[in-house]
Amino acid sequence: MLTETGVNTGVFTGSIMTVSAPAVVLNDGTIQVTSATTVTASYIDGIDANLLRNQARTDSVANAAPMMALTKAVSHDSAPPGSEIIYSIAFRNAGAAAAHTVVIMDAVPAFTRYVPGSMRLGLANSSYDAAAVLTDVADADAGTLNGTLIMFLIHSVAANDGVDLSGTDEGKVFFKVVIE
Ligand SMILES: [Ca+2]
Ligand SMILES: [Ca+2]
Repeated sequence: MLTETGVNTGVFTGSIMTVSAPAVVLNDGTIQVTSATTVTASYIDGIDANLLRNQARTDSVANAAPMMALTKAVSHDSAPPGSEIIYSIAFRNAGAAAAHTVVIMDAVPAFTRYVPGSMRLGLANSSYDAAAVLTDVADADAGTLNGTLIMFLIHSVAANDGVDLSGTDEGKVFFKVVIE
């Protein structure tokens, strides 16, 4: 259904729902699009502003959205009580638009204790030692310890640059725990 934007403007708008879901239902009036898809509408313009009739037109709308993926890893699969292990969570934006205010949360695992001041934020290929030190308190940096919840707030993650392990479209956060 198209609606004219005003009285005799000759400009019409319309919308069709979009959704990203695993199941596709045919003829349900919904467009299934993935990130970075361009949707093109072709139509016949019955009469345009110059009074030309039945002109073939094509309009396109680019659909771009962020698409975040996280991968968690641990430095040791098993370790004796008292030893420190490092958790890392790699984040990556596989979408065609920047992601804003990305919050990564993790809980201190059972039978471990968080190592105070051990949160770090680094580049995708960063080691723990090379990553920036974050404080546990809620302040201007990305890290906050809230009880046993570890939180990282990343203000902006750029759109996918298509290059693995580099760029501002990805990065890594870290924290340490001690096995009890
Ligand atoms: Ca902090
Ligand atoms: Ca990249």
